Amino acid sequence: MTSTPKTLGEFIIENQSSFKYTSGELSRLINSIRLAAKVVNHEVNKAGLVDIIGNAGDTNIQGEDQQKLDVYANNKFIQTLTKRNIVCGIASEEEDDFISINSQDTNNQNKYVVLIDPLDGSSNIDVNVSVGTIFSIYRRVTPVGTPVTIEDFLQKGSDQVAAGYVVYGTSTMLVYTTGHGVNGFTLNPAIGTFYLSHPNMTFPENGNIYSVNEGNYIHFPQGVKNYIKYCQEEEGDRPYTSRYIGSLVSDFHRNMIKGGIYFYPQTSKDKNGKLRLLYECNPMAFIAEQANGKASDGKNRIMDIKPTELHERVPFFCGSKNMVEKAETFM
Ligand code: P6P
Repeated sequence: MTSTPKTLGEFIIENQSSFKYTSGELSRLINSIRLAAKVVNHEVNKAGLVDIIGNAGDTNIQGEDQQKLDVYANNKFIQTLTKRNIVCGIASEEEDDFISINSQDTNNQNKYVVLIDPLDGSSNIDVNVSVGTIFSIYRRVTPVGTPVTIEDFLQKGSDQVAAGYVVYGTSTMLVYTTGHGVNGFTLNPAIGTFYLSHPNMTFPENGNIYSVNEGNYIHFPQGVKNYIKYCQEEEGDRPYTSRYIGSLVSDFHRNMIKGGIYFYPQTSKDKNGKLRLLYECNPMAFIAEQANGKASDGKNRIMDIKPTELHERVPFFCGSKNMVEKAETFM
């Protein structure tokens, strides 16, 4: 008789001791993200039925139209993290500046900050294509009980204590790491429970999928153009298959399971590319490396980059180790 798969809650309790800081706060933090993911999932799955699609009439700091679900997801994650009284600060793609959570209260002993892309790929929502949430967790570097500062957020990716994503796809999954490998949990929406469905996820060292927006081809540096042509040549295990959803979380998730590379390079229009270092590239890089994959800006390890601004962008190459290393030889 097959045993009931482990729930996310059971997994967190079992692995509590392996967390670097066994105060239990990180467990409570992951649990609060689990709750917010279920609530956002409910709204994402019915977006077509209620007037929650379409622009919220506002734009975020990136100058992108804020889709109503973007705003909803952003508010829900901030609300849940605040109510659980676990973090001292939050930064979000949808917020111009970071948000201090009672950190000026000298009694506030909370030591974590969270950076989120609350709904990545939201331009896909009104065409019913999968989207995702990305989160990155650090311990604050300023003294507990003092107001949180920008320094608490501008930490290298290598200092993350946890990172993960939720992919709202054909099923909803929460995939995360605390530095001890990567595990994937699938939501049973009937009972609102995440079950361990993908233990110890790893990138195949090689793959035959490349994910890039080839519409930008003429704007790419010559090295990127040469790599794309390499992917398309008839030789050995090539040509590769081109798969690009327009949702980083979904492209990343598929490539981690099947083997592949995702890249969003710099272009003549955007010298640092489009993806944000703090709440897109760093968390995905942490997951990639924990899954024996690789993540770079084409030359440097993503998690070694010292951030200087909250919303800074970097070129991003991420996925199967051998594919990323091959791509780097063209840069
Ligand atoms: P483009 C979504 O806005 C996102 O940040 C990633 O999820 C996605 O891979 C990329 O941008 C899509 O950008 O320029 O190809 O539409």
